[in-house]
Amino acid sequence: MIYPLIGIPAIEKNPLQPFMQYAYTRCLRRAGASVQFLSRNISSDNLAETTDKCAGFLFPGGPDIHPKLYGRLAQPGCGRTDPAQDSFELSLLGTAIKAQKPLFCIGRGMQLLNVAFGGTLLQDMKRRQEYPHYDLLHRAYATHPVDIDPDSLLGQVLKTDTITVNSLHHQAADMIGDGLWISADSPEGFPEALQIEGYPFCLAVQWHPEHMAANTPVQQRLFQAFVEACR
Ligand SMILES: [Mn+2]
Repeated sequence: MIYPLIGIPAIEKNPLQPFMQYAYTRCLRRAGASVQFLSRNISSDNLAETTDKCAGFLFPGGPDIHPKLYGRLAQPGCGRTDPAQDSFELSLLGTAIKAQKPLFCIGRGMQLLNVAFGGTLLQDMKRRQEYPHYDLLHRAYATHPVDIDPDSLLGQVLKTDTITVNSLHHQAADMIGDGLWISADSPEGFPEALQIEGYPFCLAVQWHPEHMAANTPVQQRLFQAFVEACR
């Protein structure tokens, strides 16, 4: 049995960080992986050496991405941003994609992927939603349904074309970056999953399977499939 090492960028300065780290770690360990959180404060040599050892990367939830990275000014409703975190994660994502390593992008991670490919974000979706997409009180339970493209990697992993998911976001992918396509959406048409055209393995979802997997086994399949691809 090989335990592939999964690298996760650490989100600094967040009081919920230990709780979030535990949720990702638990799901990845259950799937047979070991986990290394990567701090943006380590030297670039050290980071290069560590990322080399990682078989795959998980890009986690976190603060909003600064709108300047997709060519917009911040609008009312845009949340807290952390530009140093954005540039650290974008460079890590670039390295990972160059090496064609398996990726699992969750929440902010999916939005980061879209921005990295030249896409834009809707800065505050509250006025356009029919379902409560920003439902922080029900992390572990489904809030809204999503439709899944059965031909996508996501559809193949979940073996279904519809699923209900939790929802902890107030931003959404807007224009989709070149080379990406929408593999799942909400009833209002918000992108809930993205796929990279022609990439070996990338799951990118707007919901948070790490909080659902313990009660909803189908969500654990995403972690299983990701770790399998890292082996
Ligand atoms: Mn949602």
